[in-house]
Amino acid sequence: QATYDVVELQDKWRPIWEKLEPFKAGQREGAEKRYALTMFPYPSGDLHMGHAEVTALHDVLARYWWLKGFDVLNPIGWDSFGLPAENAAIKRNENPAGWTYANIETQAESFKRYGISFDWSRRLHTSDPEYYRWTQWIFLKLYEAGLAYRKKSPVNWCPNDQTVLANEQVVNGECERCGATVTKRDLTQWYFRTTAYAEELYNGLDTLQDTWIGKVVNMQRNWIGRSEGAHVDFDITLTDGGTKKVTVFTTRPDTLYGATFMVVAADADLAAEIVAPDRAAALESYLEDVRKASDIDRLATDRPKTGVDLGVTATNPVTGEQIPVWAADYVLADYGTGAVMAVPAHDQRDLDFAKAFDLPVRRVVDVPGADNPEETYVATAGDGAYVNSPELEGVADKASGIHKIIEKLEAEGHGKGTINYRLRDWLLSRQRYWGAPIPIIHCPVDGEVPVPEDQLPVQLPELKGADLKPKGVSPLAAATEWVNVTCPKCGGPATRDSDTMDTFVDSSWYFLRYLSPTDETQAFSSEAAREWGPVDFYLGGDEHAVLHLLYARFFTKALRDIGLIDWDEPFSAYLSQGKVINGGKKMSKSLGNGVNLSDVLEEFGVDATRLTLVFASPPEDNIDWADVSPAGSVKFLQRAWRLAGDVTSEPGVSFDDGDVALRRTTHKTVAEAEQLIDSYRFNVVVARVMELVNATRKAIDSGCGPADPAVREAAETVAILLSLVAPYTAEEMWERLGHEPTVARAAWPTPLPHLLVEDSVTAVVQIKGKVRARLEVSPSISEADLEAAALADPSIAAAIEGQTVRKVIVRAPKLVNIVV
Ligand code: ANZ
Repeated sequence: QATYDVVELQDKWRPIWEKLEPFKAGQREGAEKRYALTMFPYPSGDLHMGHAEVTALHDVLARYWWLKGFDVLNPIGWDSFGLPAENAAIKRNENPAGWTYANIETQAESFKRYGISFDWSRRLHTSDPEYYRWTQWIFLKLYEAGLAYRKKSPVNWCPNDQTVLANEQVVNGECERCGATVTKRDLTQWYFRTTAYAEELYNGLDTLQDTWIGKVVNMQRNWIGRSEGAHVDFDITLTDGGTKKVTVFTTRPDTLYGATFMVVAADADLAAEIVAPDRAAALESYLEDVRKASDIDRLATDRPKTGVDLGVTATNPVTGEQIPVWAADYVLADYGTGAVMAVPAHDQRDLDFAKAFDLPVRRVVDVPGADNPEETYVATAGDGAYVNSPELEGVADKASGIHKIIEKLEAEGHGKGTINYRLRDWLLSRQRYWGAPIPIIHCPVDGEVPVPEDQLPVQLPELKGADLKPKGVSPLAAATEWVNVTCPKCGGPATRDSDTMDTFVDSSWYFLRYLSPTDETQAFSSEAAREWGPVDFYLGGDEHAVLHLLYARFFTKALRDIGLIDWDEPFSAYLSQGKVINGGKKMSKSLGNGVNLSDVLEEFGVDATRLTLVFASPPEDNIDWADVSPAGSVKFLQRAWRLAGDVTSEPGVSFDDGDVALRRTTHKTVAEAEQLIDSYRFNVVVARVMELVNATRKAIDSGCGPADPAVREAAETVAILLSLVAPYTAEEMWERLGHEPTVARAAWPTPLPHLLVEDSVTAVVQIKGKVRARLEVSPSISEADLEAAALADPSIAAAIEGQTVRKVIVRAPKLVNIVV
């Protein structure tokens, strides 16, 4: 009698699978294609429980698609540039490349042992020159299209990592990576013009609403931040006698009669341009303080208001009044137009400011039940009757008021209705070493000059022994041999851009590179993109909600407009998986509650680990490792495996004459599993397989017996279903059942309709108390359905023809009595 030895199974099957390569994409000519993608890992250390969870979940669907007959693309690669690798390398005093590639090898080996159905022939690493050559190429394409540009502006600065950060990388005022408080610096940096697609990125979310499971769609909506409102023009009278038109963005143009002063962002260029000479010094000293505050603090309502009177006035376009113009930090330089019309009566921040500096407050909306903000210093934001607003008095509500004032502004040339988005352009340059160099050369004569395509990639120099510690300037700037080049245009002396690209640039298009990962002539094949794209299912964490998942959408739209792909959204369906926690808490070093994946694999084996993770909860929920039982999983797998050894019929035997009860259970399990997988209830699939194993065991021991064909059918079905989560055990079962490897190439069983109908009962149909018909109906039939079925029965119909049915008494599911 054989014993179930997990380690033995792993050692036995892995080399066979590696030879058979059952998961190579493109092998099923003519079959419908499916693209399954899981977020590729950063190569920091070995795989952890999180990787084990995501890939186990993801593999359920990928393997299911193979069994269903699709041609599946399920690739894997490494997001191998970036700060985590670089910081770890610095700490260990190693080269980032050496450290990175050693980790990649470790992780690849672990994934292979873990039995995930990846197509290994498509493996890529974003830090390979073969890859980043095309990252640079795409950068240049975006540059050509006007979607990449350089500008000087106040940017987020991480004082710890000594590099700039994108807005998306600042979380509650802190660096997304290291938690340091982010400050502002005026720097010249590279940007992608994500704002050019703000509207499409926002509206496109509607098409993803139903297929992106979880919070991400809403998070992106909030991040892109659509606001309907108006641009209103104010003329500012400058101290030299001239005027300057300044536009503000407001969501409440209907409160324009109550705009009693104007505030511009202290750090916007505009403030310095319009300031009266005698106020310039005050503005300058105020600015020094402003630069130290984070955006979050600046916008906080409960913060004491500070500011500087700029010594000039603006004309309110509807009242004609001269209103003072101030500079303050609660207005942000890079939102809207960087200037606001302050309506203190109806905006609390304006009101606090008015109170602090004794500026006039004028109520223009009388909100029923609310006190007058002129007296209470509590701003009212609601709907109400317009007051102090000659042209709006009598207008019914806010929406009509806004509409009416916009019409007036447009007619008089003082403004227009507009939609504003909170989304900013993506700051992509980094002052760090381990990234793709920006392929631009700066020439004193020709300015910015793109590196010619045939000179790509701009390779990262090795910088042996160089100090990579962050200093605020890219370490590449010191690599003089690399930096100093001749200008491709004029041949004169020029320098390379020494910044590298944010790693999120690398990951914004990796799903396209997987389509033709070894192609040396192009970034990706547009034809393959048409065939395979967009990604049918994407699994990953929602920590990337407004980062990677937004950037990839932007790249997709930009590359579409450049003509390289013909779809609008990269990921048709998306699911954020939950986290693996322990004892109710996030696993962490300080809590000492970390669970080491390699220990778990050592103790319970791959299959039990995978099964435990899939069975623990619905994919989007957290898994508490303290609540699960990998030992129980081992026991179950052993039970399943034993079934295969007990079957005594021959492979290929017809199942038709098998025990009907067991066949019903088998077919129902398959039919249900299909629905459950389609709705991502993978945990319930496992539960159903457990039930099928129990039913089969019972049939063998005390039912139809091991020779019944239904037992073989059930055991084969168990093997096939189990291959989605426990491939080693399933493969072994498949072999013991007399089949050639691999179970991954087996066909998904087709549930037979006649085995899916529920058991039936006989309903008696009487006419005036005499039995006239018998019907086979479902035990759960409703009264109405049973009555309809009775009246439709041919013999009943004939019997009551020409008579009036006076009453029908129904006792579902057994009796119908018709009174004529
Ligand atoms: C006048 C007004 C009256 C406003 C009122 C609100 C209420 P959202 O919805 O977030 O788009 N604003 C405009 N630009 C700003 C900037 N750069 N920094 C800080 N605040 C700014 O907010 C739009 C509103 O925020 C605008 O409408 C403006 O104040 C302010 F009863 O204009 B409002």
